[in-house]
Amino acid sequence: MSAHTDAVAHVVEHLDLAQTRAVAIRPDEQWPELDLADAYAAQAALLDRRRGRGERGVGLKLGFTSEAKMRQMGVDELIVGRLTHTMEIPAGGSCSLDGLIHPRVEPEVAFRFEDGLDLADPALDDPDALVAAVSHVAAALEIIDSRYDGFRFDLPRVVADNTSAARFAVGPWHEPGAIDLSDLPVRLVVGGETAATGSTSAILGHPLNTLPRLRDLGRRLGLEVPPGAVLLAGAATEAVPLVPGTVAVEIGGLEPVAVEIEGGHHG
Ligand code: OOG
Ligand code: MG
Repeated sequence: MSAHTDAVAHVVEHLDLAQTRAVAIRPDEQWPELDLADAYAAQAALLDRRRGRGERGVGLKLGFTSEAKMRQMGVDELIVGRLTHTMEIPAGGSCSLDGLIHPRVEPEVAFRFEDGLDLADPALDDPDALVAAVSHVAAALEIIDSRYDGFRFDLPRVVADNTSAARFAVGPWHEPGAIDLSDLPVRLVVGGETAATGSTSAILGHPLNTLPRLRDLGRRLGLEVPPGAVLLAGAATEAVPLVPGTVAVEIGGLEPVAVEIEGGHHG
């Protein structure tokens, strides 16, 4: 095995155990040769393992689409991760802290592609065609949970870790129609208190600007966007530690989304 194949195999093994046992691993000094291509290969292999355990892919998520997130985490490149059905919390439902290491929550705009997207289709070179393919939009919340100690990682490590994906909840879907997403106020409520505020303009200037970036990354990585797929466009604000109680995301003009967080057995 080459050093790279070896690094991918090791990172997959360690991250899979860290996620399933909810025990963080140390990011430093491990797999120094892991590059971004290795990292996406590791992410795909981790998802294959999860599929082998009965999880179904339900969509994709983008990361580091806002300055706030890039600054908080010390990285500067947009990344993509995979969502599965076991990560989804129904809106109004509940989520236990059990099974999570050091979760944080962040506000997201979600897009839905009722008919899916064939990313290889040259018609999608036109950004307007991408926008037209969005069937629904909603306010969403994402619970991220790095499998690395202290949420410390570099770009390859967070990509391998499926971009810290852990849980997500999507509010009522709206038809995009007349909704202008360019500059809607965003509020994240954690434990009944306002934990972060911002604007949808923080997401690449306009949440729809994420679509060409998804297309380009998706083409490079061979990602699929099947009918009904969800896309989380990336947080507009910093992520905030998750505590028991109500968490909610309000985005002006969209129905809010809320879930109830229950304390885990180890606090
Ligand atoms: C990586 C996940 C980034 C976003 O919305 O920017 C992300 C992390 O911050 O641990 O989901
Ligand atoms: Mg996110």
